[in-house]
Amino acid sequence: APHIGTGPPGTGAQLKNCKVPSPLLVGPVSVRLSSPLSLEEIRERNPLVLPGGRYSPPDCEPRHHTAIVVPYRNRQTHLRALLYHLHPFLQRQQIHYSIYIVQQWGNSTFNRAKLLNVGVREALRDEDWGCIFLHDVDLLPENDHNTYTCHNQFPTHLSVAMDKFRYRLPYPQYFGGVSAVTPEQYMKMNGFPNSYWGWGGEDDDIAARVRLSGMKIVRPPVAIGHYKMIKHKGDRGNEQNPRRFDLLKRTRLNWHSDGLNSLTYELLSKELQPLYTNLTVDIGDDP
Ligand code: BGN
Repeated sequence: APHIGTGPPGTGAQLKNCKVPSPLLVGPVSVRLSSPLSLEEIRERNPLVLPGGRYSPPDCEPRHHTAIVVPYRNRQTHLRALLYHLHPFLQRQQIHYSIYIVQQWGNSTFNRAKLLNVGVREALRDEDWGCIFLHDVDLLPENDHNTYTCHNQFPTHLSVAMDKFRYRLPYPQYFGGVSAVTPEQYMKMNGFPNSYWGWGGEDDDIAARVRLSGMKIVRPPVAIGHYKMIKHKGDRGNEQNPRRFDLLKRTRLNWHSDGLNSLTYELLSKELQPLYTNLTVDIGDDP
């Protein structure tokens, strides 16, 4: 769908398409992890970001429309580091984007994949996004040639070289960290599983869905897909899921019935914060 420019309405001014690649790219960037700035300071550094964490390049017509979905609970310092870093990164790529923080309400066990399902559904209510990023809060991209756009046929895995895994894939099928789908790809794989409560396995389930629905995973070169992970201990409320091995054995049987088509939740609030859209959601509890 054509994007309606953010310029003043009625002027009829038609922006030229943004150039490929963006002339603003700088390549590798050093990522500072210690003591991130306050939200107010980050906001001052990103004057063109609109409420809800939205942005569209001011002087060219963007070619890409990307929603960034971040599952979240109780990680304020990580969130500040991510926003500090990601806003300028995406602006250099001249993308029309919005950042959605999907916050799991309450104390039930964390469920990353279900929060991602919620984020995709809610983001698509707002706009006809061409691409949806599934982004962990503790991962910072280190090279802006790693563009936050989608492949038109296949899901993309972006975080192919994380410092934590000595800048390579931990195993060939790894799909965790940062990945991306178009709404069509998402629909084809029936979204993500809702049944993984706690840490681990949900990303492997999503990777299996990609294959089971007849697609494959595409990746940027290792030299470009560099990420820094903000170091942290395991979270309370996100203990390793002991059922993940059994669940993974059943993906082939379950992916048609557990996913986008079985998603239930209650959206408790949606706030347009200066740097992101905050969705607070009750996703229930591990049955
Ligand atoms: C894997 C986890 C992933 C996790 C990566 C990297 C499982 C399933 C058991 C076969 N998978 O082992 O979820 O992203 O490690 O930390 O635990």
